[in-house]
Amino acid sequence: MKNIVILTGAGVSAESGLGTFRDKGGLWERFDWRTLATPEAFAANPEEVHAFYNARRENLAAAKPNAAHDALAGLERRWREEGRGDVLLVTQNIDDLHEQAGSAAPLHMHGELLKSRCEDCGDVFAHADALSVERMCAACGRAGGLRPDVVWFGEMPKGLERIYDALAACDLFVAVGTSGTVYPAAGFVQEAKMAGAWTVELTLEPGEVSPLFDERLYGPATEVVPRWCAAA
Ligand code: BV8
Repeated sequence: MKNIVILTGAGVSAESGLGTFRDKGGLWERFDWRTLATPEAFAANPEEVHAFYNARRENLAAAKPNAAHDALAGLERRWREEGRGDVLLVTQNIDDLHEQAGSAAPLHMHGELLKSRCEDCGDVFAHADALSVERMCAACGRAGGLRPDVVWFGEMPKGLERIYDALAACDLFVAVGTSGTVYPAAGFVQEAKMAGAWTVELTLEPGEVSPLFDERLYGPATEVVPRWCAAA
């Protein structure tokens, strides 16, 4: 039995045309996350934040999963069908490309772009169209309280207890397309190493926590991920 935890970041969706954050021309190079991805920013400029996420929802509508998403979904399926152990796919991404590729239940630790919630009544609902301050909540009828159901800087990531339990029990930790910049996700490789897991980094170029990995394969995700999954 070999339990696997996979952590993906923006690099796994880069070749599907969705921007990464810290690469050349990346989202945080063009936009300031302090004015777009914090609760304070949303309180101060809700319209600007809605416009940023509305544009990303439009990009996502035109995006398709790539060979890396497909290979990870295939690995999950093979592991399950052959009874080789548990696989938990944790993603920092807010897109739904892992789901579209057939991954059973990705854990979106930074939330989901295609879900929003009402800050007045707590209702969480799926939608792919634009949000605005005028849009009324279908559950409570109030306007002005709707926000993307994503985790901003300074907010608590989702599913941490489940993630740390899986890391404590994993034999193999694979980080795909993430720069290792944002915590607590960037610290997961340490947790896995403490559990005695073999740790693998599959990304375009070394990131901030690359020295911690036992095995590193660099290149575009659509090349290195299928290659690594086929040999797993
Ligand atoms: C938390 C969601 C407390 C929304 C995101 C000061 C003030 C406030 C907070 C902090 C602070 N100092 C530190 C912190 C903590 C902070 C943090 O880590 N900040 C960083 C900047 C230092 N973290 C938080 O605030 C988190 N919450 O700490 O709460 C807490 C913690 C623990 C327990 C209890 C309470 C919340 C962070 C989540 C923020 N939300 N996004 C949205 O998407 O708009 S962050 C954003 O960065 C995305 O989620 C993204 O997933 C994440 C990480 O980025 P990556 O995915 O790695 O993408 P990146 O562009 O960086 O790298 C791309 C990689 O792909 C590169 O390696 C590149 O080489 C590679 N690549 C590119 N092309 C390809 C490729 N690989 C393969 N193939 C290719 N073709």
